[in-house]
Amino acid sequence: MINRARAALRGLAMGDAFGGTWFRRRFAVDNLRPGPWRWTDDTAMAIVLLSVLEEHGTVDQDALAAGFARAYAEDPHRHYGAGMHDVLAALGQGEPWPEVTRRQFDGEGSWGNGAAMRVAPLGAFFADDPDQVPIEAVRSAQVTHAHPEAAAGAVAVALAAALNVTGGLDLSAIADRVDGTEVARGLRRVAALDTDPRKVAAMVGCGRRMSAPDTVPFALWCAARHPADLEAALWATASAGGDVDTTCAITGGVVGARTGVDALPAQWLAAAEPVS
Ligand code: 8NA
Ligand code: MG
Ligand code: MG
Ligand code: MG
Repeated sequence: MINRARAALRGLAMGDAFGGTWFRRRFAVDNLRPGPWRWTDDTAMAIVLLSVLEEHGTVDQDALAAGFARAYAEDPHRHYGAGMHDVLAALGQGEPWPEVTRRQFDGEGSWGNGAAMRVAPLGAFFADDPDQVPIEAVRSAQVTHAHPEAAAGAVAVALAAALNVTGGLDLSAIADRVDGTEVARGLRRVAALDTDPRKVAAMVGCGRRMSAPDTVPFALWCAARHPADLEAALWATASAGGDVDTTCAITGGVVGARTGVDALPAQWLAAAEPVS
């Protein structure tokens, strides 16, 4: 499954770089923009997560915390979430991750979409061991995000990537695995919809709050609509606007786990910053 995980990472990075070309533009996801397309924090953190899996075979949380902090120190200008600057600087000082993450946002912990945005390669990595996927996804979230909705978003995205590798991406089944959360409620609202992505975004959001619940159901709906066509999936995702680098990173990771990126137009492959 390591090749599927790397395919997911390339799809994620492509989505992040493609979507990021509309970063901070409120309207008009329009024609393809000229390159180079740089990826952002979504990809920086996904690279670290996959390297920890390759080295340890599991989410070693201390190694993950150290890896996130190192990547941040090396390149802090990748548009990290506002809370992550404190978190990653504190982890870099050697503060224990459980204390750092629990004190975020007045002790509530972050419900940001940052745990979900990076996790699709993990789902592909464990695709042949489905019971392990949620366990590892939660562990990967906890290092930066203490709120249960952030973990639910990560579990949902990882399961989607695992299911798409095996050919059965089913939003209702994913909702059942994160039952009782806002993420599950959003997934159930959109699971059966057959409509324009912008209408789906109007119902459950497309990341304008940068929360897991207002990001993950929309991105997974787009992936489930185009599970084997990365280009179509990314255009559908971007068309709604919002947190486009992140919605496209999620869709790109989930669809890319199945397709890889080689079928994309040569222009896209030339424009996007590579992942080594
Ligand atoms: P985070 O933990 O900072 O969460 C993201 C944001 O969600 C926070 O900055 C807060 O505004 C809000 N938030 C999270 N938890 C709470 C809470 N408990 N109470 C109140 N507000 C809360 O970082 P993250 O890693 O989860 O964020 C990922 C996002 O940031 C991604 O979109 C990523 O690309 C990046 N980013 C996005 C944009 C954008 O405009 N779309 C800009 C900069 C960074
Ligand atoms: Mg980003
Ligand atoms: Mg984060
Ligand atoms: Mg973003």
